[in-house]
Amino acid sequence: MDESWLKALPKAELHLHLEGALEPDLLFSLAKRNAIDLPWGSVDALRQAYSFNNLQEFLDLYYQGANVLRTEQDFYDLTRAYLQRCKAQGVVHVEPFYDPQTHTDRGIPFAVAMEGISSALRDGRDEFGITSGLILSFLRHLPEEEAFKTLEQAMPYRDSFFAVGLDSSEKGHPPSKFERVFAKARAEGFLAVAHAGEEGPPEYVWEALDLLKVSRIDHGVRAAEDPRLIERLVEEQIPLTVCPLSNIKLCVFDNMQDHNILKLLEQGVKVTVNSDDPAYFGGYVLENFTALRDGLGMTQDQARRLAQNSLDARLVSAV
Ligand code: ES4
Ligand code: ZN
Repeated sequence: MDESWLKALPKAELHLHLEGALEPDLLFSLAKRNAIDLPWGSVDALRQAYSFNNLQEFLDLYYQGANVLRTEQDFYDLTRAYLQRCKAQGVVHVEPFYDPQTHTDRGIPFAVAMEGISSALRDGRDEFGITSGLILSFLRHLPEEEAFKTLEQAMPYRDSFFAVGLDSSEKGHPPSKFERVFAKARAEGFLAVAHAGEEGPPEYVWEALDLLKVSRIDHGVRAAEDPRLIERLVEEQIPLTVCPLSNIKLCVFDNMQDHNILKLLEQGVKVTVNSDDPAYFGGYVLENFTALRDGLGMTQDQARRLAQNSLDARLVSAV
């Protein structure tokens, strides 16, 4: 199974943080454009810093990197660069996240990120034929009250996103902390997704399903520790948006050889392949597929089923 066959396979990406698609080269050019001093002397020095023992170490760098995003054009350029990668890799549909609080908390008006991202997604549809829907994601290390404020700020842009999500530091911040704001978002007509079972225990996956009423689980690989949970995921065909390279970079698994995605696939769980934060974790969707081929012995039939799962697990249709 060569790379060109994997490339030609139509795929959807359902777990991608736009801020995590900020490549070091673009980060440096935006810093220059916005006259921002960086703590790293060069693009290579920044790349050297991409070594993490856990989720928190990564997040500290990710939020620091996002600081160069200041103008609507910056968010446009970031989103467009990501869509160009998708186009080159046979990704035909994307449902990216962005974290409004990462930007509003440092004084960037809500409208700036939202409008830059939305117009790039619109142009991506027209120019590249990539369909998309945006997910507004709450930062779980912050209080639920802040998530309520973010949802309120988003209401004038309600047609620009279709779902809410939950990301950032998982341990100690269970889905139950956000039960009320998710209920409000669902009452407003939004779908819900949530990161759960990346570093956190299977209980967080149960909570995401039962309390937040999510349509998909982001990551969810630790569900494998609870056979009853696996039964439920199979029975209800709840998609997991798995991110293999991310899981290795953040030490969720020691080696790709230890990753459980193909075992979950064979158990009947609706797993998909995604890149999470491709600029930080060493690759986009295609590199995640090749890593599964090289590290786990993924077969052509398995690759086909994983790609089909990603198309089946879309939550927005051709827009
Ligand atoms: C994230 Cl890998 C991961 N997990 C949780 N939150 C995130 N935000 C960006 N990447
Ligand atoms: Zn993620």
